[in-house]
Amino acid sequence: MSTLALVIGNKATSSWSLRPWIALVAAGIPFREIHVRLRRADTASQIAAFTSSGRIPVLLDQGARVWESYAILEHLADRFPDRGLWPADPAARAVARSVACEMHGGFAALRRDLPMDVLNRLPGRRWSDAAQADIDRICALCRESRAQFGSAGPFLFGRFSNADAMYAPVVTRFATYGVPLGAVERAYVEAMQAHPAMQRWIDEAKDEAPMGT
Ligand SMILES: N[C@@H](CCC(=O)N[C@@H](CS)C(=O)NCC(=O)O)C(=O)O
Repeated sequence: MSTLALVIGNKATSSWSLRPWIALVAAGIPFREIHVRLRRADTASQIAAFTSSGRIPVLLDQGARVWESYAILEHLADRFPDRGLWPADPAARAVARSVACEMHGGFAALRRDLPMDVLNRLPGRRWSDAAQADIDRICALCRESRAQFGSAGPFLFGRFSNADAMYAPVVTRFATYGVPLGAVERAYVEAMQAHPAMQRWIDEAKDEAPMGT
């Protein structure tokens, strides 16, 4: 029985929950899921049972409670050093951390204008110039990472890593809203969508009760 438990929200829409979840699943680390339904009268009190931050995801690891998605990814890389959660090469690892941190702290306009909604296809939505600037920056990061470090596989740093876990929600947004992409970014989105862990998340989102019920 695994000692790890991950507290997460609705799979259809909880972008922050997807990040540590996909890292755990892709790395083959066993864990238990604890579900909190978002946007309900008792959501805040349910989250408060696990963290005073008011937000999920939270990883429960024996005595430790880890919150903030990026901190959870770092904790997993510490705990499971043989799983390749960060690239092995120090130069690639440093850039992968920078790319992941940029996602953790940024891209507010993209989050606001193109919310994660993995079960829908919503072409024709318009977004702000600020959101387009976020999209352009993400595409540039994708091209740079793939060109410099991506030779060992189809992901940002070749093999699937924590950097891909951080970008997994944005990949679903690109698909949901039909965001126009160049060839490199399109191939990356396709590789991410074909990853068994991503497919499992989307399948499980389909099985959830609709929001608000
Ligand atoms: N910076 C946090 C953001 C976490 C976050 O905003 N989580 C949302 C769900 S995706 C949340 O818990 N919202 C509380 C609520 O909806 O009541 C992280 O990286 O984990």
